[in-house]
Amino acid sequence: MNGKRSGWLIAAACLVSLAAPAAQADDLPKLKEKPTYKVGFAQTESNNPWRLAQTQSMKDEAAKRGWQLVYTDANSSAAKQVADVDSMIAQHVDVIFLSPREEKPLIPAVMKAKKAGIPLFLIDRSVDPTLAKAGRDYVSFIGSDFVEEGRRAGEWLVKTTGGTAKIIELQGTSGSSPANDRRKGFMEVISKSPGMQVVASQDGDFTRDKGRQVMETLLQAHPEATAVFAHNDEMALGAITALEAAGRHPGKDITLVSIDGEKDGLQAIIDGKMGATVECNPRFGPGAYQAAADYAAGKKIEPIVVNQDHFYDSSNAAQSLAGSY
Ligand code: GYE
Repeated sequence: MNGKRSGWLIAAACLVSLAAPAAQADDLPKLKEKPTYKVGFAQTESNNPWRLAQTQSMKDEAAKRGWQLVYTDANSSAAKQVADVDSMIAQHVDVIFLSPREEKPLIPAVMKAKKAGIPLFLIDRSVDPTLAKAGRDYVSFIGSDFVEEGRRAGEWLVKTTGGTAKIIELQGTSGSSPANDRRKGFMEVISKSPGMQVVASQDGDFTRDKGRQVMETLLQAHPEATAVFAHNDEMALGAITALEAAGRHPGKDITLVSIDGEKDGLQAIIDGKMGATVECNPRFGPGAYQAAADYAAGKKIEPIVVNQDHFYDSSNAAQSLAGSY
């Protein structure tokens, strides 16, 4: 393993808690301490490098620990993801790790696991906190602070544009926690600069091709756009394709900022087409399984465990490329 990769893994495992002391409800399902576990991981989709890296990390860590992994892929369907969790319950897994596609439709999955007495951890995305609560209905949420990611993207854009920009926003999957929260953080920051204006905003479902299509349409309606905020690198890369097809020069006559830090995103920064990307680390395996082991051992698990993320721009993209996914 090279130094950079091991650095990433250390970063992935470096989890810091922001929340108040855990108040685990008495009826939260317990996990018995065992030499090995049968765990379920309900993935939402596998159509981008971020998802593939997340799945790989969950598989690698299960293999490393000798735990049995029941893996499902919901193929971008919240209904299938609920059924996938049902099937894990039927297979009597010891613990469930769920990356909920959207905030509301996955509430039944969380509640059914609780009713079946199976502890559940949300990893990467969250569910509506008014309908299901960490420490009460499920053990914990482990993931990035998406509001903060949006803020960091917004701060970079304000600084880079000198506080004046006409922005096209490419949103992630509508109803998902990263789309809701990244937008919230971004708007919070840019609303303080009167010259920063979002001229159009649309759902690109976190995919490269949707990002390209949406950008194509929005650009026709808003040729005056000077900046793009994409909720992930895949959509930013799709936007670059659309911009170039329209005769624009990404990185020169239009400034792009996004989130994730995947290999192609870093390459776009190196190529001068994308300005910056806020890291959102997909390598959940070590932290997630350790949290389950700690829970079984009776240690206190914080209801919200926040991953620490880096930031990439032209100053560090090249040196980070080898360790990326
Ligand atoms: O940014 C995106 C992925 O939920 C944080 O989902 C994750 C997001 C990530 O499809 O690329």
